[in-house]
Amino acid sequence: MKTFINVQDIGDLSKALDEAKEIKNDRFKYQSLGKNKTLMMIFFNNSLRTRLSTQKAAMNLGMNVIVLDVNAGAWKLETERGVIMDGDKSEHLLEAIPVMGCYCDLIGVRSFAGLSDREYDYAETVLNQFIKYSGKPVFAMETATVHPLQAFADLITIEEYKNKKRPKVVMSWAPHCRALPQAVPNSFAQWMNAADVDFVITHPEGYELDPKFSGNAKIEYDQKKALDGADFIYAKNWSCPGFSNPAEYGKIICKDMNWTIDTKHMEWTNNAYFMHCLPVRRGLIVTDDVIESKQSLVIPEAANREISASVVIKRMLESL
Ligand code: AN0
Ligand code: CP
Repeated sequence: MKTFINVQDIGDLSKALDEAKEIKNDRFKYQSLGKNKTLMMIFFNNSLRTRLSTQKAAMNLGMNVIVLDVNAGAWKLETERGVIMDGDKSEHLLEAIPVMGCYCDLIGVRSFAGLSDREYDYAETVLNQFIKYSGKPVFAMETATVHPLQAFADLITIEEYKNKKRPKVVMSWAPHCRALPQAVPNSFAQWMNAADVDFVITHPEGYELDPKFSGNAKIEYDQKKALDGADFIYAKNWSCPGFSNPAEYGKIICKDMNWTIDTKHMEWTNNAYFMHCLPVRRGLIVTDDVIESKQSLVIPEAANREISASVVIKRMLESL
């Protein structure tokens, strides 16, 4: 595997899930695979889970790990071509990337959507520059439009907790005070569409995701109807993807607190499990009662980030 961006990159999903189970049973099984190999993790944005779980996964595989926080200690990087660099940016990404590639065998990149220019974000400009100029296998650690390590961990979690062959999984938009990217819902939708689940997306009008990711998923604007019979609720906020009105791209166009997942919402479901990728703002996305309930899977999801990262890094090491 040379890149990990979309669900197709992992190939057969049931094989990937079997591999996840195998690694979870014996995390150090492939310890010799990464000997004398180096993972470089590059963060343009903050992280708790991705940083820790991916480093842990690489260490389980016997790798060395270098972490670079671009905005804390490195030169400020210019990402556009054709500019006169007389501002605060001392170095261009087009030199920085091949330099980074000299010191490692694999690269993980976190680079969120800027949310001001839809075309720039959806072209995955920064990620693609890493793929093109680093000369190394590259995986997304949440880029402008995708967060596949999260979606894979979520799928592993659903697999572990489902009590029927084909559970109903509902991804529900929920309110938030800041404009957030669409990467997490995009990837979750893409992975659920590929998995053996009955998948429904519910959100206020105007929040339609790129059909490239939402595919054939059922969209139900009535949250109560969507949650009826749900086995899993996957809550997430995202900002406006700007399909009906491009001027609204990246904006908050709804603040309706009736969408916050509380005990009343949980009662509409089939005793559903509550899921969220974290970090989560209580009182906006979900109430304390729900996130603290025995139905909440937020910690097992985070724990499975180590497993999804292990499978991905193992596959990449095998293809070096
Ligand atoms: C980010 C997002 O919504 O994409 C990261 C989630 C993993 N969340 C925030 O910035 C709060
Ligand atoms: N879920 C997730 O990716 O968390 P971090 O932003 O803390 O890495």
